[in-house]
Amino acid sequence: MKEVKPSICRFCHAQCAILVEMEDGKAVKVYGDKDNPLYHGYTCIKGRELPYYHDADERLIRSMKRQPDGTHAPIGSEDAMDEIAAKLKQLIDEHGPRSVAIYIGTHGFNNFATEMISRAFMNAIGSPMVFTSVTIDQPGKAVSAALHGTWMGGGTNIDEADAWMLVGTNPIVSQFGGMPVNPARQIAKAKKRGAKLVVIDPRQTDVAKQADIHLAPKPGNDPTVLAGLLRVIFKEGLYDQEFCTKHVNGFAELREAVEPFTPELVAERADIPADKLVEAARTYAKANRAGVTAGTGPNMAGYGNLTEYLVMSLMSVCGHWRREGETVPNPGVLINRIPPTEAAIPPSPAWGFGEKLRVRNLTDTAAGLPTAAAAEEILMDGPGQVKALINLGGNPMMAWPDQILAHEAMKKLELLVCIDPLYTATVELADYVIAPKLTFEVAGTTALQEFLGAGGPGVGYQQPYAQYCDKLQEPPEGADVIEDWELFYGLAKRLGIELHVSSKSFLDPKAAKANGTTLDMNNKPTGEEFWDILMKGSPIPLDEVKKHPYGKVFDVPETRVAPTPEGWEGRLDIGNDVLMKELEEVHSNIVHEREKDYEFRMISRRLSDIHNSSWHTNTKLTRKFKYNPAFMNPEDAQRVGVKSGDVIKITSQRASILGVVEATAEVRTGSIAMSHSWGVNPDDPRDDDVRNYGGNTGRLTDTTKDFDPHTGIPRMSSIPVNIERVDAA
Ligand SMILES: Nc1nc2c(c(=O)[nH]1)N[C@H]1C(S)=C(S)[C@@H](COP(=O)(O)OP(=O)(O)OC[C@H]3O[C@@H](n4cnc5c(=O)[nH]c(N)nc54)[C@H](O)[C@@H]3O)O[C@H]1N2
Ligand SMILES: Nc1nc2c(c(=O)[nH]1)N[C@H]1C(S)=C(S)[C@@H](COP(=O)(O)OP(=O)(O)OC[C@H]3O[C@@H](n4cnc5c(=O)[nH]c(N)nc54)[C@H](O)[C@@H]3O)O[C@H]1N2
Ligand code: SF4
Ligand SMILES: [Mo]
Repeated sequence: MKEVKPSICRFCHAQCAILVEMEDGKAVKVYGDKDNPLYHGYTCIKGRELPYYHDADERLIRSMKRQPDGTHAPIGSEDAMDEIAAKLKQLIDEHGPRSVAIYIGTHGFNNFATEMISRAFMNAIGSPMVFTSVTIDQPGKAVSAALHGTWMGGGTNIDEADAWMLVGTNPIVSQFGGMPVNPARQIAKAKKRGAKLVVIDPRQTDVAKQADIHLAPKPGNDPTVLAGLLRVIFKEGLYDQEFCTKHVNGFAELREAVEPFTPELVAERADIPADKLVEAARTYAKANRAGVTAGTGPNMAGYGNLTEYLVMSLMSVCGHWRREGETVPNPGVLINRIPPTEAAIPPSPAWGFGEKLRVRNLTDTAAGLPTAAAAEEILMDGPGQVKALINLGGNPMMAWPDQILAHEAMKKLELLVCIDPLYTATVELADYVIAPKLTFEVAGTTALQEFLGAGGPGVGYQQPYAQYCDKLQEPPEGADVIEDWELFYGLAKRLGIELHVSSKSFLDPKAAKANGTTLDMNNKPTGEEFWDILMKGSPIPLDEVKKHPYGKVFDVPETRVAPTPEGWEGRLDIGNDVLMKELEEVHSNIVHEREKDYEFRMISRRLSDIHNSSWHTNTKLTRKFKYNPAFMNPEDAQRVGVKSGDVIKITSQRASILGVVEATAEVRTGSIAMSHSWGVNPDDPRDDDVRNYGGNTGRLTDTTKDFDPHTGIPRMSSIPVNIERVDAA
């Protein structure tokens, strides 16, 4: 029997509305839902391959246990949980709860349910050691939001903007950073309306091709460029005096700090035309409504907190925030937003609180515990040492910086548990891998995308939209798979602990906890019931959302930004002294001194058909590239005597990897652009087979030398490297 069912793609955070063709109860084809009011039929190849993942030969459909000879053999999921729980109990009894850590990777977030229950689990065992991919992604976002404060009125959306600026983010490919939900369409619509697009990226990216102004600076110069933009705005009086007087502290401090960043200095340092910088500043600042977003590149290229802080300062200086009386387009469907008010929640600490790590003076941060230090926490002997790691939907061996250190750490663990549908480089080293149910085998919602949007401007839904989807099919014959969250339920039950799961419908942790649910440890909820628990207290009840299986823009009462409450004292801060000192450091140019022995800067980028380390085994996803090409400018290629297809050795101060050259004028000279999460483990004999497996750029990073002193994130983009040819095409 054939039928078509609505669903949500959860392969990445974009959560596209999809239609699934079912044959005899099994998904056979996926396409976009053209009638969907937000996505308008958008999908990508990664989503359209969903039926493949469910059926793939390489999909793990049984849990596995590591044998004494290092190989893995199947084990029942209940037996695996018995053994894992026993080992956890032993470690907690002998070494305390801090010896148990978790790492939540991208699929732990895409599958919202697991993130929440895993945090509840860690709470219940009393371990603070929760690491996530956020601190090796864009930690500058949460840090700068804390130091700058939060504007309760919210920011501008692209669909109402006159100007839009993207700093090292390529949403047409990443579906992130500035305009998720069919970004190509959003840009086309905005441009048709006359909105101006400014892109700052060393590559001529998909969005740069659409830009009115594209600045292609030398990598790692974003603080310099942003300070230059701010200086023009101050000099030419293009700021919003009224907004700053009423709501902003640190105006004089920032103006003074950016003063040395003249257009000429920026032009020289970043190698961009001074007049284009000035034009970009005017275009942005003169716009009535505008937004800026920075992406992974600048967050990873050094001084990421400062970059994000200057981005926020650009918005505040120009008053590009929603004001009293303005309509709030999306007051929230599944997520309760901060009550829209013309007021600032003042700055809060961004680091220096919570759990103190034993290494490099790092502490908990607004972005979470520094994941870049997790390997050292595992390797360093002594009280508090991490001895067990539960890896939830992540792949540390591919994604963590400093792959060599990560490899030593994974091997040293007494217990490594992964929940993953693939035999990944991390799973290879795991003691247990739990085989999970996949997308069509579980219920889901669009809450993640809405949640991302509730945290800041430029992400999430611009309208009150939500979708819920039921599970569509059963796991393959003979499979023993569980929903990711059931692992934590199963372990808690065996350890005799109770789980209190906070509601994910609230941004405020206190409200989230108050609306949380203490799970009944004798009657396990179903996956569907678990979503009811997670969405408890949502502005529109999940039951109502369920009535519209194709997704819906809900009729919500018109919401306007409320006036500043009487006596309100909260103000935004654009002059944080730690970051102003960093700006001074940037001006004194120490960065460039440190890099002088290296000819190139390796920058990070994403490939449209591949999501991080997932499913490189699918030949449709790899039909363009079976590896992560080393994209470089033809001029550079010619100068060093290489051409497309040649294998090069890329050497940083930490290590060497191999790469396959792809010459393209889209990359500015002096840079090599490569995607992360490719390659194999350092001791894998396939390491030389770069044409089939790619090279791991994380291996080039050095977590202990070149790192942010607060979030611990090392240089993961703009890494100084040299190259030499090793093999012709
Ligand atoms: N050098 C360098 N390093 C980087 C980056 C960079 O730009 N440059 N980027 C960083 C960024 S932004 C991030 S977010 C991290 C990513 O870091 P990770 O999240 O650790 O890496 P992923 O490859 O996204 O891991 C996803 C894992 O989930 C598994 N998976 C797929 N589907 C499912 C499912 O349905 N259920 C479960 N349980 N698992 C599933 C996949 O097989 C894979 O192992 O990497 C970071 N590392
Ligand atoms: N297709 C696909 N989509 C993805 C992913 C994927 O792997 N594939 N990963 C997902 C994840 S985990 C994340 S976090 C998001 C990330 O989303 P984005 O941040 O949008 O990621 P990218 O598309 O890599 O864009 C980063 C850009 O930074 C530029 N860049 C590098 N270094 C510098 C620098 O020093 N300065 C400036 N100005 N630019 C620089 C690169 O050229 C690149 O164009 O994407 C998500 N979406
Ligand atoms: S963009 Fe993400 S959510 Fe949308 S179809 Fe592609 S993988 Fe799925
Ligand atoms: Mo990410």
